[in-house]
Amino acid sequence: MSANARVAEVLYEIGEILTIKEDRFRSRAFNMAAQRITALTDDVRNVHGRGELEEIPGVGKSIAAIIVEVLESGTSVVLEELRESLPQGVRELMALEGVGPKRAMTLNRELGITSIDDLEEAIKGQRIRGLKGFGPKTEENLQKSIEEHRMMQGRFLLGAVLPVMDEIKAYMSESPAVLKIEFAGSARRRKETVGDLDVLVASNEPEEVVERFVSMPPVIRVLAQGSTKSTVVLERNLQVDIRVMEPGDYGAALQYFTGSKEHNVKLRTIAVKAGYKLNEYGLYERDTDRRVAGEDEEGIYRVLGMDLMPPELRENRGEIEAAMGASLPSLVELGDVRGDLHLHTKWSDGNATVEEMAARARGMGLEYITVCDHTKSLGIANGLDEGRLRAQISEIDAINESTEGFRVLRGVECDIKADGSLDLPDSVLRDLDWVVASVHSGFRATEGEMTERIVSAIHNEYVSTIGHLTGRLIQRRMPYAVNTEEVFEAAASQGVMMEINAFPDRLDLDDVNSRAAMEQGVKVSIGTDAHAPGHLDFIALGVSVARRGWLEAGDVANTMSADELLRLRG
Ligand code: DGT
Ligand code: CA
Ligand code: CA
Ligand code: ZN
Repeated sequence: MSANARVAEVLYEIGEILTIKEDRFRSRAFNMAAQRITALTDDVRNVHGRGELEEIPGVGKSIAAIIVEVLESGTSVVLEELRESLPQGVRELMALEGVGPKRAMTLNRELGITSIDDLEEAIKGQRIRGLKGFGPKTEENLQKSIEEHRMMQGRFLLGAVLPVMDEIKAYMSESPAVLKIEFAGSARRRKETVGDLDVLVASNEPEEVVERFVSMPPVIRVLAQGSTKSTVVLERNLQVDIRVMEPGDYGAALQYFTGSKEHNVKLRTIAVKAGYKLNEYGLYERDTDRRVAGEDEEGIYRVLGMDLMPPELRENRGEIEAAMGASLPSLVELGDVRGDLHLHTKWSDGNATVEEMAARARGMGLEYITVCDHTKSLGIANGLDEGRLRAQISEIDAINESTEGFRVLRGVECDIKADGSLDLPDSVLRDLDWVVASVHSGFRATEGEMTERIVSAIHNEYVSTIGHLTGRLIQRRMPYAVNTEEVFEAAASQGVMMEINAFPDRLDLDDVNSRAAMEQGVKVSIGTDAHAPGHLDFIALGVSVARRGWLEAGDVANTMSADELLRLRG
């Protein structure tokens, strides 16, 4: 979001709460100021830099102070206090996407709604549509927001739990009682968020294993402890389940507890039809109760006439049929990835130099990185204008001159403006190796407008890929409305790729969209969007999305060498 948009958003919300409080005079002042900021052609930070905030009509001393605060901290104490002053129930409603202070108050005042549960009742009773400014469509949208909100409650980003998983695995593996250890559940399937972690251990001394598990350093509370299973709670309320199995049953347990539930239900139906029964201890002939598989996962699938499928595919999205027809995709692997196709440096809002980012990537075994700093529309991110981009290109050229066996590609993350044009002229885009084009503002546009905006960027001949297509932030911001099918169609015809942005709370494209893009003939590029050297590790998250999206190495641009990528530019 641009600085202007963020400032306007805060001022509007203050105005909205003041309206509720019937402070008409001040609310009008804030609304006016917000409108002025929205209409400003200059970056509000520049205006501030020149000490001219109070020259903006409608901006007096106190509003100017709030603007400065928003520019520095992203929010305002006045706004936070106003929010606090609203009734608790109203604040709960405001946690929903699409419910601001005004709507929340109306719902509260007119229908006595004081919680999300109340709201859901009212939607069911079709009582919302009678309110002024609300309709059947609003009811539908509110219901969607509620579902989204519930789904996100108490879930954890995959990127946040992967390090915890490593820590647990390392600690548990030190015990000689642990013969095999693996994470099952959604974490093994590499779902973008996980509800809890499920650890599976093969051992002949289960009690010793459980004892070690409950005394791991990160454990805050033990919820349950039995002889072969236990549940503990770590920081931020992350729950971890453990089950200890005899080595001979390990495969069956791993299959069962990896899920997904939908995958297992389908698998069990097929087993039953074929005269077997399937549970966490093995696959049995129904008539004789003789166990025919269970030591490893592969055996179970084999008896049922299927190839072993990678955990990432086990969502009942066609993988069972493919496994029966020996037509499973050969999924892209982390080891196939040769470089990163989107990262930032100190030139814009990153915290490291080009050389520092390159050194880290090289240490990870990558062959190239692609520097894609922001462009000037993103004032808040210190975006580059043509002059600074050219200076950066020279710096990169010099680095490449003096480097053997590693390459820094010259790229940019060019902002797509509201009218679909790009933030920098073709004359400079042409001189780059790689252009990511992304939307960073105007998220409230209609689906038609947003689609048209992105499709026009796709028609720019220098655009390589579209960055974070839907703009969603997991657990924080819904995807904006965009017709992905139309976008993919345009991209396929123009030879433009789609990015899987691998930043942990983006993962955008997601698994479903990645697969749709591939099926429509679009190649995918994985970009970490790293803003620091440590972020380069996110490449693994991008690969897991690609795998959940059924992508093979040939579908992913990062499996190409730097030379091959350069040849794409002709
Ligand atoms: P989560 O934790 O919400 O991210 O999702 P999962 O998939 O990790 O689910 P969880 O932790 O409740 O259970 C782990 C696995 O155990 C799940 O993926 C499949 C298996 N499972 C759990 N409940 C059932 C069930 O009722 N039927 C079957 N077939 N499998 C189940
Ligand atoms: Ca789980
Ligand atoms: Ca669980
Ligand atoms: Zn971006």
